[in-house]
Amino acid sequence: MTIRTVTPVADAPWLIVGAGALGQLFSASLARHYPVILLGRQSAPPAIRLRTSEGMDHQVTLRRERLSDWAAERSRNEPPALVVLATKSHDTQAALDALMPRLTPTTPLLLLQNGFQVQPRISEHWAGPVLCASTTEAAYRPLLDPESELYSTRPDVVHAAAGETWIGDLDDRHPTLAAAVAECLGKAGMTATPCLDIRQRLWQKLAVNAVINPLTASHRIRNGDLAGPEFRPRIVALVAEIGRIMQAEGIQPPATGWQALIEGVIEATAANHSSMLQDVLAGRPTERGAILGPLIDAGLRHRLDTPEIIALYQATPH
Ligand code: KPL
Repeated sequence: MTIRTVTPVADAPWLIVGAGALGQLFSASLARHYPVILLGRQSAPPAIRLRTSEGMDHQVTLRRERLSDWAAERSRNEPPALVVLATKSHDTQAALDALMPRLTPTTPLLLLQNGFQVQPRISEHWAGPVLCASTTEAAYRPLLDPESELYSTRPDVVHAAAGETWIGDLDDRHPTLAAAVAECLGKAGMTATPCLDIRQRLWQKLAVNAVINPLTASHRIRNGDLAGPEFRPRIVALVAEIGRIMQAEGIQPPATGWQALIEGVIEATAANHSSMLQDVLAGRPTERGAILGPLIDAGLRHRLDTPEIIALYQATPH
């Protein structure tokens, strides 16, 4: 696979699909260095007001279009160097299907989704390289009452905490492309590392998300509230089931163990509204299927009982 089209000198645009918090963060960061087109459901002004993780406000101008307009070629429509799918996992396949007639079949894709549902499916069916990313970048779109006097000056997206992004493909067939894309993200100010074990990283993140996101979303609490003693027995029981599934799937536990990893993230992100709670508060569908579904499926595959995970799935808003 040639990497020519994703090097910084390429003038073919990067297509970023999905104007949620992560899509806007990636677009605003990359657009300062590369030609970027951000596709969303709705039309939007050609600028993103980004509040950086240092609290500075920047306005970044870029090309924004409606996905349906771009797909219908109602505008100038050059083949992209790379398509970054930044939609929620349940919207990803439909977005790709809509774009498909306008993409060459070997266009490289970069998937930014949580969980482990779309990644294997798209990797299996797409003819071109499919890179997957696991990111700890934290961003949100502020929810403000339109009557509020802060409304007109609100940022579109707040980069709540700078994190790290790992990039690779599930079969480790495209390390050079992963390295080239990681380098581009690095030039755009993000910490990005190519890796040969992206499946491990995606499942490790899924383990963290499977505990924090559903519990915070169903109780409508911040991540740090999960450190309270009332949640401990539930978290311990969930971690035990998750640990058995990870072992059966061949996913390495972190050096300190799953419990310590999850407690560490709860502490480090104590003030955050998890992405699933943000979805619930904004009245959007949640990613419970993409995050808890693969655990339930793996439990069935390996004949492991997962009563805690199933109960959590049932209690999680969708
Ligand atoms: O990734 C996250 C999310 O909210 O989706 C965590 C790690 C739980 C941080 O909020």
